[in-house]
Amino acid sequence: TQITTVTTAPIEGQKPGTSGLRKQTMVFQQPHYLENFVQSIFTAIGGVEGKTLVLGGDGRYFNDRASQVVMRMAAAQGAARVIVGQGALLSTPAASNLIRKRQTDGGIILSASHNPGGPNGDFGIKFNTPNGGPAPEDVTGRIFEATRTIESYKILEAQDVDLSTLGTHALGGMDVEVVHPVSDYQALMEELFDFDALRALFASGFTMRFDAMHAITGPYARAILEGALGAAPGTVVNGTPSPDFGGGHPDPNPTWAKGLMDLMMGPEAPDFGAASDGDGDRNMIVGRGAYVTPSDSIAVLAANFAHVPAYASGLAGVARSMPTSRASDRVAEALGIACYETPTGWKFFGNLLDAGKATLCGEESAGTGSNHVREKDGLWAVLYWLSILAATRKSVAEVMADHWARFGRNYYSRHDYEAVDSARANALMDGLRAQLATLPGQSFSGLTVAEADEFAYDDPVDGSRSEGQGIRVGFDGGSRVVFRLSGTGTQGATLRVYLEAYAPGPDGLDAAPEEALAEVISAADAIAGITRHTGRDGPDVTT
Ligand code: VG1
Ligand code: CO
Repeated sequence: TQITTVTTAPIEGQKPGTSGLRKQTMVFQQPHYLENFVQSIFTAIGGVEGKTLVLGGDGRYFNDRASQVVMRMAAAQGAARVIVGQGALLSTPAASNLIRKRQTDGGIILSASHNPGGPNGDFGIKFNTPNGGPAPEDVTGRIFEATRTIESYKILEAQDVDLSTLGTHALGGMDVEVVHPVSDYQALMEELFDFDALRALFASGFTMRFDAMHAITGPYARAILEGALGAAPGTVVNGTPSPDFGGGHPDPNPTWAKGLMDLMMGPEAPDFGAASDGDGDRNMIVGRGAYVTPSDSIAVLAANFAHVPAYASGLAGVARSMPTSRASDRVAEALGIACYETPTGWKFFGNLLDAGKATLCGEESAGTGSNHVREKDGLWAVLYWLSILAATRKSVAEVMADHWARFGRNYYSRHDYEAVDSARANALMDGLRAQLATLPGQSFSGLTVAEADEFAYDDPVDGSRSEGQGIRVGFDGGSRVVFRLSGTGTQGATLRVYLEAYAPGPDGLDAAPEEALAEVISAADAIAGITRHTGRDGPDVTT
């Protein structure tokens, strides 16, 4: 084993986005591309000498190669230990748990989450800090700075470490500890939830389908749902992680999990359906004939805290990302607890969770989580929902009807316009910014603008300020539209338009979402000129 110092030069565009650095796989396979970024992470955290890191990924194409590179670089630079999931696999929440449980100096997660994988798909890498959460903006800023000044990196010349065998292996002077990807995570879930109550639910004949979308949650869901909780064999489908996710798009929403949606809306529907994404941090919840929007899901979880042992003593607060509907705000108000509004991306919840200000967090993009780790957690959300169904013995549709009757209903939808020419997308956003001052008081499609601004977040814990986090337009009566550009796409720009309409009830709680949102949708286009700027007749994906 010999340490080589490789001369390199900065590579353009290695700026971490909403969740790490995400690029097309072939971009990551260019000479030095991965190594430059890994070195920049190490530089940003003051080197890795004597440190312990967690390492794992969602199993996508290049996961195995990239993990060997990360380990050889860590070994060459004096790291003490890398704790890696068997086969280089770890779901994002499981990695967050290991970082915390083993009190490591952080971790590296290899994933592009819900983006497709394979040689023609996407790859990604992200650094999580010792609290288990995604690196906050000051750290990602330092990483980006390092990518712009890098001159060399050190790497060990060595054979691949055998990641199929559990136990500790030597790599140069560093220990590589291969752990089972599921066991620590499962132990945590057993602490949080009443597994006996969940076993009783399945024993009563309750039926479910969990679609792992050929991604990382397959082994976790099989072990927990079918193994520990006694769900029928075959409950978990598409449960074997594949490097290209079976050629699919591992994004748990009605568009990409269409098979599950069709089942749940049809005559053969089981009692409950759920899906998770590439790296296991997102969830989709669907009952028989009843899809639950992620914005509603976080609100329902908050309202039903008493049904889960870990939260039954009360919630400190609820946090949601700005574009997420305000359904959870109403719950927080009723419970008399704080409600926080953060920019998009889980990294903004970390401080609130660390400071004990928030217990539950959620995003409209199918992310929900709590203070048990510092990432959103797909399977955790599924177990939380199962706990509610076990305690109430109600159907998902009944739980939702009760919730809306109590709090009113925030109809919600997101329209995505993908791979839009970046200049045109920026022109649309610039056009919105230019109108902000004059929008209030104007009417569009029967809706009058009450307020309009560009969201900026002042972190109540560390005082940092994050600007340019999306344009919000609120209408009289509580409807709202939000516009922002995605920070996870890899081609052109993705425009996200978030639409919300509030019905206080008791009437109007059972409308079709597209009807309840029709005025907001048409006002959004009138204000932003979506068709004019993008040249598109309608969104590519509606969730
Ligand atoms: C998207 C979602 C955001 C989420 C992020 C990472 O970001 O909107 O809510 O936190 O993905 O999730 P953006 O910038 O594309 O809107 V994951 O599961 O892809 O790591
Ligand atoms: Co994800």
